[in-house]
Amino acid sequence: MKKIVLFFTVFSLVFLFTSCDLTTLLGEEQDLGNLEGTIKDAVTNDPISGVEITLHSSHHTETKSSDSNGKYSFSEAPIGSYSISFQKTGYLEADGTVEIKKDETEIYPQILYLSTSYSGDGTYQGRVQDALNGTGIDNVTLKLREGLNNTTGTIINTYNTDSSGNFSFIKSYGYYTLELIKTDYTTTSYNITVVGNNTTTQDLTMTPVLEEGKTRIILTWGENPEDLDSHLVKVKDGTVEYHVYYSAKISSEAELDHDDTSSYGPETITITNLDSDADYYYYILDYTNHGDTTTSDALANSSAKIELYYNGNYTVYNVPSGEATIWKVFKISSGTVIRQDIMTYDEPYPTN
Ligand SMILES: [Ca+2]
Repeated sequence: MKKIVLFFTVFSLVFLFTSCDLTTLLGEEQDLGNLEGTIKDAVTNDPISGVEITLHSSHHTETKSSDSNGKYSFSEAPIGSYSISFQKTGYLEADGTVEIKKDETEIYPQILYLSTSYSGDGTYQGRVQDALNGTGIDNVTLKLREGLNNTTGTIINTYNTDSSGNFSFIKSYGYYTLELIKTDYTTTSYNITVVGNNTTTQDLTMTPVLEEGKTRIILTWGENPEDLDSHLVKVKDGTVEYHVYYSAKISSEAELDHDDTSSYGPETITITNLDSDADYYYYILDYTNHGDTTTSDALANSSAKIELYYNGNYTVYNVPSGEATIWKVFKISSGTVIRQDIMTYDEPYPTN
């Protein structure tokens, strides 16, 4: 009797596995997502074409090339965790990880790609600052790992900021992930490129842990352009209730901490109690170049990054490619975040 039960159990299991395999092979109901990003030279800031980008996992491998704008994209790849590599003769290969999510277009952080002519040790330095007031944060733990988007691998070095929030270290040329940890602040990480025989300066930002019920949106970017601006518009019952930006920093429920006009950011908007019966529109204006209405690529090349803390979730939005001076990042409609990622020259709302 036991043998018969065992036989049927084994038979059922084999049948079950075979059915699963067939479903996979036939591609039925496979969840798909997209990935795009841009690659520019770590030293000259020029976009780099002809880079071979390979996505790899146990179930899917695909290679694409970057175009003349340094842009690459993968569409309808099976969702899941991938390794990603960037290869081109004359450049140091970059490796990292990426998660492709169902029905979403993941924007990979801009790659600052390094020519092999910049070998040797380089200095990476900057200041870690508070996203709310821009002051330096002392005694931040900086954990350095090799590769891009690597927040779980082996820590190769640990550093601390000084009493003014400054840090500086020397490493062999290459690509690293720097994780920032400090009590009462939210842990965050950055992809960095160390350029041999050069000094790279980049300020980094941390945000204090949010009080319950508050929503926070943080804009940071690279050295260029000098002035990006965050805009938040609340619309209720078809009427603009407020528009928070550099010349109207405080409204009934939202506040912009300050207007950064000298590279890097941060600019932070905090909403005290988000109204779930309203629509909120969040966008970035490239103030430095907003007079250019046809051929502006500075915003796309700014490495701008938006961090959204909302309803217990943390989401990062990296600037897409495309000529534009406005980046419509997302809207929050009836309490739900809807990613927009629209690059345009047309400001969605009047500035008065
Ligand atoms: Ca600004």
